[in-house]
Amino acid sequence: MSNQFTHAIVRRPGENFAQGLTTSRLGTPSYELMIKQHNAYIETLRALGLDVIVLDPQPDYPDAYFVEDTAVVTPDAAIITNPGAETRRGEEDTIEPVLARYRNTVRISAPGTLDGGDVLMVGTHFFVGISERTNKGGAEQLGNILEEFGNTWTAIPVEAGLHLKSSVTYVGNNTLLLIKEFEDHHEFRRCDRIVLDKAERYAGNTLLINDCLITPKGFPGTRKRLETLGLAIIELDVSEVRKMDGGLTCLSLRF
Ligand code: CIR
Repeated sequence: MSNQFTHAIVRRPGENFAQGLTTSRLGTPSYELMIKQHNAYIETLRALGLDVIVLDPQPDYPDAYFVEDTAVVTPDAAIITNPGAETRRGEEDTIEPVLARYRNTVRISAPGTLDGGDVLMVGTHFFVGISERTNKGGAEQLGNILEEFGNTWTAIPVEAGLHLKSSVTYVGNNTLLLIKEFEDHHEFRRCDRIVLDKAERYAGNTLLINDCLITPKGFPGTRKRLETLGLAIIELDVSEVRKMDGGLTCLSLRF
């Protein structure tokens, strides 16, 4: 049930990245450290065999390195989003031509809004978060496109965290890693579940690339539990990304 990836798109953070949206109170992020961590992320994807397309910063969009939010890429199509945050609308325009080299593209249109961070792909089933960024109309537009290609989807209200994938990710072996608030959601009962300790909620944003889990550094309890899945595990320090409300999945589009 796991999707195999050969490509990733990333975008380098701009010098003004700290002007992006954030609700975290973890302090001012360092550009130097951010670039170091971002480079390590790119190198990790390459070491896992992915062809990584690296885009330049977009000075008008300080959040643009969170490329995940601009599209949903499935084996059949690239769905270009209409980002939910006004200041991020327009980021998707520069992603579309890149994805058009690999997939037919389709657009989500207003008044529908959708952020890729709300879309969790588990094989041919998609969980779509209804959040501050993704509205029902956006989710339904996406759902209709997914169904055209024989996929299924369900809407999940997101009452905690920015996006669905801030708190729920797929870690292989039919297993979801999630925060307690989502534990008993009936839609997630189709999978096994690893429920995060309260102090380790941030590790809910773990990234599965083929047979490897990339997980944020500094969450030893979660790491131990992920080890039971039998996949390779790589820890990456994403302290500066976290200060901007982002995580490991947000930094790339994988397909
Ligand atoms: C934002 O608020 O839009 C960015 N600062 C963080 C986006 C994180 N993206 C993601 O979770 N997919």
